[in-house]
Amino acid sequence: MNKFLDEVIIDIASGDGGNGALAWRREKYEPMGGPAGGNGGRGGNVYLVATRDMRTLLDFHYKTQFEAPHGQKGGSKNKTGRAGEDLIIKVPVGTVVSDVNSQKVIADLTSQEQKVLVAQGGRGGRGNATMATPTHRAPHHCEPGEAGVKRTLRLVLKLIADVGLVGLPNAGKSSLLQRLTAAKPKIADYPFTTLSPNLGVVPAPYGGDGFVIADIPGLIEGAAQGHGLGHKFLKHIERNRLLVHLVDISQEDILGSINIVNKELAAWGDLKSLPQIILLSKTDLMLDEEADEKVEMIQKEFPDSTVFGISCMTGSNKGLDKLKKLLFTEMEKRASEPQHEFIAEEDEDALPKADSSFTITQEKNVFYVQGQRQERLVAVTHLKDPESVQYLYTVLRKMGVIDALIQSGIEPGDDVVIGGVPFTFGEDWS
Ligand SMILES: Nc1nc2c(ncn2[C@@H]2O[C@H](COP(=O)(O)OP(=O)(O)OP(=O)(O)O)[C@@H](O)[C@H]2O)c(=O)[nH]1
Ligand SMILES: [Mg+2]
Repeated sequence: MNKFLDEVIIDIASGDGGNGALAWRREKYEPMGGPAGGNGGRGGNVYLVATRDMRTLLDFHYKTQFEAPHGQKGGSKNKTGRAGEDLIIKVPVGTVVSDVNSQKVIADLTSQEQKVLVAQGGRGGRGNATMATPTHRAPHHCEPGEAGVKRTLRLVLKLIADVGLVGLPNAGKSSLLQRLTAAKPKIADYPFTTLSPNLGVVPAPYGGDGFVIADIPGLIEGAAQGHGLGHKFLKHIERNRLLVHLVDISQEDILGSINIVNKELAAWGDLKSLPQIILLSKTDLMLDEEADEKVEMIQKEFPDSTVFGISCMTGSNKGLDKLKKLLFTEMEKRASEPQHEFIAEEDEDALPKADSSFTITQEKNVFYVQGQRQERLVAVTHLKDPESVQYLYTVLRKMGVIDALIQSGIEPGDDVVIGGVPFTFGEDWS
């Protein structure tokens, strides 16, 4: 299996709010005191938090369903139910989060500990103690908790390296990464040795922060349209500040090779505008004078880029120190450039919805009402308490359920089933 996973779909759910309680004070000499049903606790929220401790989305290959716990229901003696604990899902720095249904980007998490709320827990329902009013001191009803949010997210990892290595397969990209950093990429004398991006840190010469360099699989003609492997990884170099473009000096058509890669970078979008250092690699394969001539020839073609020769063969150091110095200078110049950080200001899909929509289906003279809110209301109704049931009918009427039943042709005496509970439709409904 591919060890590098950079795109996954996950299902998340925040917790439902706990139901309010219907309860009465019980004191020795006051068998039925005032209302004492506590409020339900809120459901747990779901957050995504970016961390540098993760390098891939591999964890999500094994686990794709995430649920925050529900709030607990209110208790008697006016006790509030416990809130559901928040669920924090860690993702690697560089993760772009979008909603699969709306296709909207919710966040682009580019710094350590950056946190985004992706699903808010439902509010707890009020207990009858809280629902009491001066005119209605002893309500026989309470509220159901609010349902949490269920949504499907797409996570796409775009690595954030400072420098990206690009070039045709076999150009020597991984060899260069190995010489510059402690990374141990696979290197071999055949194209497509590298199958997924390797990252390495180039340490700063006198302490301080180094910078991150990414070695991606080789690009070939048509890469941006999906040929070869490189296209899957072009998105990772979008975020580089600088590209190092390697081209094998020992081949016939150096200029042609550079142009193939540049064409793919341009086809991908913004990549053409990234500054490039062009390195003619494997200079040890020819005499120095010959190599210098080729460097000069390519420099003329690309006056805006720095061009020089490099050798990564063990024992040779040609061009390596020059490259490091140049990269550090460039990194310093670009250090103040803003990062692409983004969290959507409004993400309504993360909030619980006050949704009281419902459907009615009929089987002979049984009418089934299906609706999340209606079913939750039934769940908090004390069916043996006529006042509580009466309140349910009142709320169902307000929601338009009774009108809809009448329109569906319901007659007194017919059955209505809501959330698995049967009722008999009658005069008391209206
Ligand atoms: N002589 C010589 N050979 C080199 C040099 N750099 C790399 N090579 C050889 O070139 C071949 C390809 O090197 P890699 O570093 O794997 O090339 P790559 O660009 O990462 O290749 P892909 O991952 O396939 O895109 C290997 O056999 C390396 O040993 C160099 O400076 N001199
Ligand atoms: Mg490689």
